Amino acid sequence: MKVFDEKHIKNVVLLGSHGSGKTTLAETMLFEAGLITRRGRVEDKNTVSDFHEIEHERGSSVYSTVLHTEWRNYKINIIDTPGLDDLVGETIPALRVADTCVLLLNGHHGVEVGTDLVWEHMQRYDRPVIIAVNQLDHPNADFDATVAQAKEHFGSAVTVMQYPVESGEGFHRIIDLLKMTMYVFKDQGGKPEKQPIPESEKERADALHKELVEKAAENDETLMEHYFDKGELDEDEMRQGLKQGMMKRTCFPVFCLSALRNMGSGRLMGYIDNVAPSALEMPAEPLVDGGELACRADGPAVLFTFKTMVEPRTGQITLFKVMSGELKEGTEMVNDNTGGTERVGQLFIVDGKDRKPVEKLAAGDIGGTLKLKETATAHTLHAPGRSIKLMPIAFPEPRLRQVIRATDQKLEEKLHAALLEIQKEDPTIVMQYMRESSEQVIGCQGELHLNLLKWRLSHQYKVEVAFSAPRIPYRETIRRPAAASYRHKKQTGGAGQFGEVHLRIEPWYEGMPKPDGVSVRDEQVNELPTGGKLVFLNCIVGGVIDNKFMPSILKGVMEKMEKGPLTGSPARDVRVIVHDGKMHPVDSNDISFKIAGLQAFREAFTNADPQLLEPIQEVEVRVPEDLMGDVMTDLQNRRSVVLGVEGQGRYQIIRTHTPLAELDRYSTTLRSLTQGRGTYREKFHAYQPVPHELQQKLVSGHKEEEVMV
Ligand SMILES: Nc1nc2c(ncn2[C@@H]2O[C@H](COP(=O)(O)OP(=O)(O)OP(=O)(O)O)[C@@H](O)[C@H]2O)c(=O)[nH]1
Ligand SMILES: [Mg+2]
Repeated sequence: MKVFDEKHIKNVVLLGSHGSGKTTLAETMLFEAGLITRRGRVEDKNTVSDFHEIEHERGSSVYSTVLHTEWRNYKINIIDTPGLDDLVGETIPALRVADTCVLLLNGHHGVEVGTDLVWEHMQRYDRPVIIAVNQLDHPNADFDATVAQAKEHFGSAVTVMQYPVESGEGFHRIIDLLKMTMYVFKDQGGKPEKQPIPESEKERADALHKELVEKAAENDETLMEHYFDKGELDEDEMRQGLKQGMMKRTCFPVFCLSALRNMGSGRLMGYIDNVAPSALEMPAEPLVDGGELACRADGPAVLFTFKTMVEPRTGQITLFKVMSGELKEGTEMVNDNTGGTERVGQLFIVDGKDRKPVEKLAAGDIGGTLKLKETATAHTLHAPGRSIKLMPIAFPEPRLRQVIRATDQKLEEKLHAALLEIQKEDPTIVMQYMRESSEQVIGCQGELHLNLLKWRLSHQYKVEVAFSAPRIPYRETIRRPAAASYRHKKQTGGAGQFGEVHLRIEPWYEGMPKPDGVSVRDEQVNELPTGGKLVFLNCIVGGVIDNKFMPSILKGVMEKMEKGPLTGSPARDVRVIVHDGKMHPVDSNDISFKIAGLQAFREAFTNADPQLLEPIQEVEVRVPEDLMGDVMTDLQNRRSVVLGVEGQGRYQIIRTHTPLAELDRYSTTLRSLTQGRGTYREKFHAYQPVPHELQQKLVSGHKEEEVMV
């Protein structure tokens, strides 16, 4: 296996909307370089990328896949990513370790929703960008319209590098504005013939070439001077200027492609070789401790893991980028995230499902290893010595949350183990156990993501699951004071029970004054695990209830607070004043007073105008301006309070307070209202009273449930 030094390794990630041709391009790049002798097709389920069963079933990428190609003494690591937005958990780590983004635009769709969504993630990573307009052989392809949209969406940095002489079925000639030559492809594609630019294209080619030269010159004073002197720049000077422009993200060169007909990939790879930056040329990576790590061949060996896969027979496979130094097989390393040590045994490079062993990997290269003990995705491993920890990967918050259950209860444990394994591979699957409702909740990126999870659990782990909406964590409280007493008496054969409790309850608030008409002997303030407080006052006089029974009374009250009288939801923010009662010299005991306390509290609570509280979320919805009306109406139908609307480029940001109960599967609705262009995020804001009618409905619903149990 040929080993490439750090200067001859380029790492690119293929990005773009679903169906734009990323997997086909990756296949063509390997074929054109002779690494594969036969070009597979996505439809034929025989491409190097898209090798997973689910990808064959769906006919599109579900996972990011690493491959490599070799072009003119350079190694190009390619990470093919899925274009569907739900699978962003696969795209983001790839973005993190790549040095250059190759953004595919579909020549007959232009800039799509999926393009805009991936562009936002690209913005966060600040990587150099190459734009490739693919599918130019498609009958409806329109290169100029696509470039115009790209300029509108991504700005003036979009710079035409090549243009097609014709688009559609006849597509076979590309004018290259750097080399000022025309590439002519045979029907089967492959290596083109170089021809001079025909007269008919001269004017357009010269005008675009001039724009390109100016774009190259503007990034470097010396080049600008050369340009002013000579009115021209030679190819090397242009490459130099374009590289700087890419690094500064003031230049996004646009290339022409038909990946399916293998036209244009060679030129693209040549440009990646000669102009796209290698890892050595990229800015130093920030470290958690505020320092930074530059990619140096002579630096300490440092890895950053970006993908974890679990295979039934092989176990855990970890893919990583060598962020600094050289990595040799058998190296002992420190995992800076866990503090443990790991031995990097086998080393290999990956091409889809194939792993090719190598002895060492140079700085900047991408490779893999097996069976690391405790290393997960986004971990930093380094040679023993000073601590080096790279910044974690910021995965997006879940957009859809559902309760997951095994349809066969006996498989619940197996389900849990399977979810833990899947979560290792996909950090955007978030598991959350809701103690209150004993529900296992799954957070994910959308309906498609959820269905893929279901598919995996069924096909790979043989566990069938069902999803349902998570219970809303309502809370209960009271709106006015009330009093009640309860006598618990059981004196029929055997040990008797007797306890009588008289108590008053009041709505509690911070700083409330001491209660009237009683003397407080003891005050206990309890922070409740489900939020809010219970303040418990012992105001017994004359020893009518022995102090030793107070904890039992409190226990009874707490038990009823856990499952409140209205809907069985936890109660909060109540002050309980135990001010009287009765004991029996023989029959009084802890259980008697626990029951008396519980029942007296339940009665008082019911008489204290109890109020159901619901969680209100702070919601931020981002929608294209033209679709705001529908989204706003829908939000208002969800009992939202609109806090404000703010423009952000071609989008509007709507901020609301919306009840959690109204947001089940909201991401799905929003996507259909906005053709996938709307996104939202939510976070908990506060508890607020539930409207009267809804409270009645929930209370009667709960009563029915209780009858059924
Ligand atoms: N006409 C034409 N079709 C193409 C071209 N490139 C890809 N296709 C077709 O477009 C479809 C999608 O191609 P893929 O390579 O799977 O697209 P992708 O970007 O990987 O899609 P995702 O994996 O879903 O993100 C397939 O049917 C391809 O055969 C092209 O250059 N011309
Ligand atoms: Mg694909």
